[in-house]
Amino acid sequence: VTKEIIVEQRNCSTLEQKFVGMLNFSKNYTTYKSLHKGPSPVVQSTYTTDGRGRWFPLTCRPRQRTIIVIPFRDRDEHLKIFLDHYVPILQRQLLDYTILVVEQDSTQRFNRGAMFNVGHKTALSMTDEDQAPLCFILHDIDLLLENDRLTYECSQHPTHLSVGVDTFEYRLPYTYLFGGVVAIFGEQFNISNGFSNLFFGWGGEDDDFRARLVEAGLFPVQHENGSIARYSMITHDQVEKNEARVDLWSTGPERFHCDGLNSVEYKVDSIHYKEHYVLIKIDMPTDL
Ligand code: UD2
Ligand code: MN
Repeated sequence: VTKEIIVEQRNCSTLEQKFVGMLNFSKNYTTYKSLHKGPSPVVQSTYTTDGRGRWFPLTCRPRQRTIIVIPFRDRDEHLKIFLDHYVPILQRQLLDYTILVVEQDSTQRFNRGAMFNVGHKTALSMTDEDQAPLCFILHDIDLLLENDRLTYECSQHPTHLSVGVDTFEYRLPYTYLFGGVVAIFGEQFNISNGFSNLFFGWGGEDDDFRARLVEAGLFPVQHENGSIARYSMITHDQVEKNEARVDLWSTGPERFHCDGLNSVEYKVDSIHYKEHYVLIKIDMPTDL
């Protein structure tokens, strides 16, 4: 029944979207938390869920299906803040969205790239092919958007969204930075063979990913407009650096075609459908 109603509806893009611009946002984290007592979607009455993590507006038909993938381990506090912050924004933006939290087990050092590959594969296995194109937002859990005029949709070219981050004084530390938050169509992620699975620990996987996109012919990869693409990062401890990252990065191109989406080894331990997100627990093989 729901599906029939939607077919009759207008595209969401034809509606005036009620963005508020700068969010009522305080860098002082305690203040932020006391202002927001849990997800309170502004347009909840016109929104619905399929009960499996997918939320979509009933008043119009979104052009894309947004899948937010978050690599995750041991940041429960961040996850709570993330949901409080983003659920109202995503619903104001009239998006058809799903938040996938991909949690790596503790047998190995953290592997952000592999978790994105797993998130992509899981999303495809959960989706019918005849739906709107999948737009992946590859998202650090600790980055909070400061201005909701930045819509979580994909454009023609893969786009780096976290251009201004408070901890970097809202300037790109280097031109090629492609870490933090990125928007990319599922098909483009496929063509590039996703992320390398060989980066354990902190650093390098984002630069390698950008090089893959360029190599796959997806150039130009672009940065979002820095005047609206602004984020605050929740404070956290620094992850142990991956000492192998520079070597891996320089030899990356030899492996683009054989190390990535097509080679990621993992086992899905469990999938939990929560009210506002899907938690996918992943076991990584121990012999890597
Ligand atoms: C930077 C990049 C990030 C990534 C990382 C190097 C920006 C704004 N961010 O982040 O995208 O390239 O460097 O790997 O450029 N995580 C966990 N548990 C952990 C470790 C990581 O959940 O124990 C996840 C979480 O989603 C986190 C993300 O991985 O936000 C990146 O890790 P980080 O925030 O510790 O690293 P950071 O801030 O230096
Ligand atoms: Mn961080």
